[in-house]
Amino acid sequence: MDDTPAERFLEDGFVRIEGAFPPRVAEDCARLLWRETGYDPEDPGTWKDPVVRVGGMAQGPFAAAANTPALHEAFDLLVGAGRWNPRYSLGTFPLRFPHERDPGDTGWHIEGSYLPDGGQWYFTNLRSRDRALLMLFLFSEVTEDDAPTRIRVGSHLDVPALLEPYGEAGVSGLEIAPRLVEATAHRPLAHATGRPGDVYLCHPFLVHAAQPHRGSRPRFMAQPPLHPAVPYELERSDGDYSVVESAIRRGLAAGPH
Ligand SMILES: O=C(O)CCC(=O)C(=O)O
Repeated sequence: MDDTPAERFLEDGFVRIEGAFPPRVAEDCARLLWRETGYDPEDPGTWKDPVVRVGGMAQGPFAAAANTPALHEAFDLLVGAGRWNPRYSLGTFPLRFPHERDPGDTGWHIEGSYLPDGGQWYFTNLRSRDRALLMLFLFSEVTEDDAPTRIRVGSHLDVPALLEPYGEAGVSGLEIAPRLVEATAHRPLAHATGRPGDVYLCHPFLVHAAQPHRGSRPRFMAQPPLHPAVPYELERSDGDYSVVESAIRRGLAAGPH
């Protein structure tokens, strides 16, 4: 089997870029994130909730984390040169703390990426409007014990057939979730473990889920989208498909599970 990153991404729906940004930058980001929580890193007694969600962070270390040569090269490889927009901030940080209480947000899902007119819930569609990739940036050491994100390996190939009937208008992540759960239950499980500075680049349709933190070390991670510069196309007369587009086409050709 061809084991290039592109082929791995096509089959599994994700690749881990080890050391995508320097650990020193991860440390600086983590320090800024602790400040947002209002918790004391040295005093678990102050960690009062199982998950703290921090919105967008645009300080220098976050822009640095998102713009390394290794990441830009990988974006070119997976999305296509000139087809993605660099981002100078990172957003949606689910910071997870060891806790007795269930966080209540551990269901399997794919991310929505746009709000339809007057809508309340985020939608996605077959061309993954407004989302070129899902990315997981690690800012802390994440082992099996540190509530790594759960991933259904290869699940991105099951999703296109489910989205196809909704056409360009798309469907909310919430509405389609029960069908996703069922259609991808046969997929093997992986965990997004790694070191500070590692980044998982995921197909926008990769089915994933959080889990309660039963360990001891808080897990700091961001899960921002990479935004497209141009929409994905599933019919190209020149055949110049990106890896993400090829995966959607492969999923469609395979049909429903
Ligand atoms: O915290 C995690 O591991 C994943 C969170 C997630 O998928 C989400 O909030 O949409």
